[in-house]
Amino acid sequence: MKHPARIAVPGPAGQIGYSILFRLASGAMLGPDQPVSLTLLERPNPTSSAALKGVMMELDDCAFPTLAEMKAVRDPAEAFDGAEYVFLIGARPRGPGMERADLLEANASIFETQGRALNEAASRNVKVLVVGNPCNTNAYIAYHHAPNLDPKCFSAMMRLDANRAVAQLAEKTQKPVCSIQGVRVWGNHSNSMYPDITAATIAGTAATELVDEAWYNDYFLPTVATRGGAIIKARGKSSAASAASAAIDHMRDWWNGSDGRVVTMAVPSDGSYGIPEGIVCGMPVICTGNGNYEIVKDIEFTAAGRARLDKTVAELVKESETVAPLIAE
Ligand code: NAX
Repeated sequence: MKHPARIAVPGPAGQIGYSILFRLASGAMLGPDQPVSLTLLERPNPTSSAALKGVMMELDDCAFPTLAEMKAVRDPAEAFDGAEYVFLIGARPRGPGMERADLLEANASIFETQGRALNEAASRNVKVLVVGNPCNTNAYIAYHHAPNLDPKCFSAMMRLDANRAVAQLAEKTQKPVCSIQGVRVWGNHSNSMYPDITAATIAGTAATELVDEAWYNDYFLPTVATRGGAIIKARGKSSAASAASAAIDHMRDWWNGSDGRVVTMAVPSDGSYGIPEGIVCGMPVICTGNGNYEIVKDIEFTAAGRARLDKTVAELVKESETVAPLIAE
């Protein structure tokens, strides 16, 4: 029997938690031969605790052969003890009258605590995926509070944005999603993101030959960037199953490698493309296996593409400036 992979999930009693846990437990991320151990960290209030208890009862009732163990904990250091894969899902949602700066500040304390606990307790090769919004800057805060871990252990989720972009291209061209390669989403997981199809191919043909510029500018870009809001409008709740699925795609590729495929991850910038070093920015990467990745280099931008990249990077820089006093030692 293989040693169970240690997976920690803060925020397990929420919507995304309810979608992701069953897939993690069933082997959707690490395969049917890899047992998993789930450590679930919720807020210590009666409603969340009761909801988590119900989720764990359902996980029990699935009798997944791959679920070797599972426990609920209240202390982040206990949650991350030896953790190899961490999904930071729980975050403070934006409340009425809250400005973006208030939201950044409210989340800073959560991600500071979690960053410190990861620093103290997690595997030195841990893979931390920040899903809770504002995810790029939350990841930035978390890794700044984990000085003994490589910043490359941290990333934020923009795979859902990339998956949404692929889905729109597939629908427009009536081609299967598996025939689409090379879509990348730059920048912030916000409306400023830059979904980029300049290097994308669909069944081997350049995407830019199959869709026209007007569709790209007037339909594709705003549809991808505002898809989260459209989901809320349609179902009265934010994306959950698609977010969970993207989180699994992200972590699976990150750990196993992407077989040479370009995938989108928000990662600490190494200064490529003039993106200030350290900010957590959506970028095209190739995952090379064992949790390693390389940022794709030498991409040339159109003038419009460069302007879009600059705009979304400027937003990330502003967010990093807002939280700067909160991460100063
Ligand atoms: P829910 O409000 O349904 O669930 C969040 C859960 O986290 C709750 O059970 C809450 O008690 C718990 N929680 C909050 N603070 C915690 C803490 N400090 N420690 C442990 N648990 C804590 O939200 P859900 O729909 O699951 O979304 C979770 C986060 O994902 C939100 O911030 C949301 O904005 C973000 N999203 C990010 C996406 C992305 O692509 N990066 C897309 C989907 C989603 O919008």
